[in-house]
Amino acid sequence: MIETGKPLERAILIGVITSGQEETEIEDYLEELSFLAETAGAKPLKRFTQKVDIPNPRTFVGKGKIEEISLYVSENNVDIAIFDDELSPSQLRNIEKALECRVIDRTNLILDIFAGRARTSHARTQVELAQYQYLLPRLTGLWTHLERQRGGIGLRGPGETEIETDRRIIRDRISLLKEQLKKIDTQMSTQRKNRGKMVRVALVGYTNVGKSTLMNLLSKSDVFAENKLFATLDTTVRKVVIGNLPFLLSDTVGFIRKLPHDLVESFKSTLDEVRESDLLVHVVDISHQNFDEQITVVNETLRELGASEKPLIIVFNKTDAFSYTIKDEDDLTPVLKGHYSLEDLKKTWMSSDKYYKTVFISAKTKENVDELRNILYEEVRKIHVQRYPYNDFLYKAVT
Ligand SMILES: Nc1nc2c(ncn2[C@@H]2O[C@H](COP(=O)(O)OP(=O)(O)OP(=O)(O)O)[C@@H](O)[C@H]2O)c(=O)[nH]1
Ligand SMILES: [Mg+2]
Repeated sequence: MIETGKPLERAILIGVITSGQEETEIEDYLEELSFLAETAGAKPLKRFTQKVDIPNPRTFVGKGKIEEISLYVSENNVDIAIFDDELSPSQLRNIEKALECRVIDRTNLILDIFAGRARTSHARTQVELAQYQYLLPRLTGLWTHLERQRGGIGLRGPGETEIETDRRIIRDRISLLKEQLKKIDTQMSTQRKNRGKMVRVALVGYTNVGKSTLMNLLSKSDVFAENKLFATLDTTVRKVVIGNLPFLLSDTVGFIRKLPHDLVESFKSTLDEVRESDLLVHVVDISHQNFDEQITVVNETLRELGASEKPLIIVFNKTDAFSYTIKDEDDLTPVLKGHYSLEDLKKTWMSSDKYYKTVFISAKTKENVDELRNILYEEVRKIHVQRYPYNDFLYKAVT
């Protein structure tokens, strides 16, 4: 049988610039939204932006903008309008009425990608819970009933069969899922305890930075990695030995800005591995023009998880793909992000007064991966020595 696959849905992307935001920021955000949309199986046709002081409470963007978008939608056969921010249930309804196409927001899009990617029952339960919690206040959308049967972005998962049922049934389902999750959590925490006191290292970072690629490289395992957002949803744990020092390395779901709150809540147990780890390896995609903002998002998420005080190694990955524009000496315009060379960045990030270690690598070409191994060895050894003060035979051989 030949799989033809569904035709890509024709999508438009909409974002607003609020006061205090730079205009260039919104372009970056919509770039990411576009990547998310493609990951979900849409074809982004056009981006709309608007400067507003505060988003319009009825339609998010202003009236004139809605009219402009509506015209585009009808002239270009648009299937779906994707907003970069979370819309309130009433905004969602008003916009659907005005545009006469399906409307979803960033949260819904992310939930949809998660639903499409969840493989294990644990991940599926967590995503389903987050989806129901998102769905509950939004049950009365205009298009939902019409289009549920056909499926499509924002409609995968629990909605397909149960949208027609009432809120009470969804509430029951939510409590059931919570109970199931509690059971899985207990099982998993028992499993973690059974692993004994081995040092635990967690790979963390923004989505698509190369965490799984690095996991595969360090543990010689085969974790799914690809150039899409959220390739990994579950946590994988592998035993890694460097020199003669064994430790556990975990790879988990990537972070993203504006990660839906419900999703963070329901993924708490997946992220337990991060919370309980002894050492964090924060992987950064140095070839991404907004890598510094991504670092901030990851740091904030770690703080939310209560994991920001752990020993840390920052791994700047993808040095092979790094590029920058050389600035002429007589060019007096301000130095922009894109003007820093790798050497400049190393100087900034590797200064010795930092409490964390940094290393620049390419998981693809394997450049400098040995240095990362050495740093890992040193840092794991420190923890190991604290934990087993009398047991130093492990690393005696390697000096
Ligand atoms: N050029 C380059 N690409 C890399 C490097 N490391 C990883 N990649 C690519 O980056 C993409 C994402 O890699 P993953 O390992 O799936 O990233 P991840 O952080 O696990 O992503 P999620 O699980 O989706 O959060 C893949 O296409 C990799 O091949 C690198 O050092 N250089
Ligand atoms: Mg991954």
